[in-house]
Formats: sequence, structure tokens, C-alpha cells
Amino acid sequence: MRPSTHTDVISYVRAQTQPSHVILIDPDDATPDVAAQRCIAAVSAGSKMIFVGGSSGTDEDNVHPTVVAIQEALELCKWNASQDSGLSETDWEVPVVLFPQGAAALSPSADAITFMMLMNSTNPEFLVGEQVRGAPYIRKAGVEPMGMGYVICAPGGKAGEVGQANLIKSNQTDLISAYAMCAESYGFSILYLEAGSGANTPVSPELIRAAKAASGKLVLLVGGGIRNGATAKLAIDAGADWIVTGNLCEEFADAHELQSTLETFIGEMRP
Ligand code: 1GP
Repeated sequence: MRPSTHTDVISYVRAQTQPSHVILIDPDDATPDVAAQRCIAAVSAGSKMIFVGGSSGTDEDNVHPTVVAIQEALELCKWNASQDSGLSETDWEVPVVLFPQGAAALSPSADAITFMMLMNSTNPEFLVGEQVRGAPYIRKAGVEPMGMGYVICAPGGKAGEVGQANLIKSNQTDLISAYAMCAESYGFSILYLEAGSGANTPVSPELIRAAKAASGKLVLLVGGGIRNGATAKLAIDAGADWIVTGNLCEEFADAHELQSTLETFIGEMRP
């Protein structure tokens, strides 16, 4: 749900006063109802943004119903909060943002899209091809594009394979600095350092530190293989502004258990 406190989603993303958590929902892994329940648990625990997307198996047929179910669940929670003076309605105004594998995995009901360039892909389709195909759709739908440089680091996982990326190794700090400078020079708002969903090793603090030092204007997102608050804190101490988790949120059948785990996670990751 679009935050009423800010003029657009990117202003909201930039305005967070402390490091924040993004829950990533893969519509290929959960029904819309389950996805919505997970999002309510995550927002209750303190997550401040919802990404919808995945590296494979997503298209409008599963992305759109998932986005709609999440938006409806947030609306309902906001209405419930309006009936109870002890709860804040604005707490439920958490943006639902597309994190697409390509131009076929979109929804007009999203609040924004990470309009990304997979900067270290060897395939021009991921640099600008899919983006050209998707741009008219998101313009017509009025979905806010947030320019994002997406850089995949080793081990890279499925995102690295599908995206045909020249993976950045954990000690290639000069290279990640150059990517960060390049992303900033393009005028992107966000830089996302990705290790791949389910990665055994998350993005190294050295890479995060180097990227942050080279790009003061960019909002820095880090994800892939982050399974606990202590690991997230290492990334935040190195300069990450937002931590993205996907797998962590898929392991729980019970929404209360997920909420409790995420409360601990978010509590531990903050300074
Ligand atoms: C994938 O970085 C995200 O794009 C999340 O990774 O599933 O390992 O949390 P995980």
C-alpha cells in the first residue's frame, strides 16, 4: 500500500531513519493467500517493504493475484487499525514493489517497481531488453519506477545463472566500487547487491563497504543467504540500508512463528 506519509515510494525508501527489512515473496512458491498471510506477519514484525518476484516461474498469472491479495490484506489490517485507537493505520501503509524476472512478471496493482539493470549480466536482454518491453506497461499502469542497479555477487545462485552474470568475487572491491559509481552516474536510486537466493555465503562485508563508500547517494539493498539477525547486522554495519530475505520467510507454515522469528531478526540486525 502506498505510504500516505510520502509523495512517492522512493522518498519513503530513502526516508527510513534506521536500517530496514524487506520481505521477498516469490509467487512461484506460495499461493496468493499464503503470501498475504506472510506479509501481514512480516509487517506486524516490523518489515517496511514487500517485494514480489523471483528468478523463474513468475508471470502475470501468478504475480498479479499475489499483489492483489497482499494489497487487500494490508487494506483490511489498516481498516482494523482505524477501529482501534491503540494501533496506527500508517504502520500498514507498506509498499508492495515488483522485483521482476522480466517484462512478463508485472502487475498494475503494485505501488512501485525496482526498474533494474542487471549490471553484470553478459546478456543485453537483462541490461535493457526486458526493460524496453516492460516500460510501456508500467507507464500505462502508473506503477512508480525506482531505477535500480542490480549486481550479482558469488555464489549467485539461480539469479546468477538465469541472469548470465559475471559474478563479483568477495575480494573484488575495486570492481564493486566501479559498479556503484556507474549506477550512481546513471542516476539510479538504488543499488542491490545480490548473493543469490539461498546462497551459502552472503555478500561479503568488504564488498558492501566498498560499494557504500563509492556511492553516497544510492540506497543500498543487500540480500541472498541472510538467515539470521546477526548476519544481517554484519551487512548493516558494513553499510547496507535495507536487508532483503526470501527463504527465511518461506520456512514457516505458521504465521505467528514467522512473525516471532522476524521480530527477533529485525531486533538483532539494528545497531
Ligand atoms: C533473493 O536476495 C534475495 O533475490 C533473498 O535471498 O532467499 O536467500 O533470503 P534469500
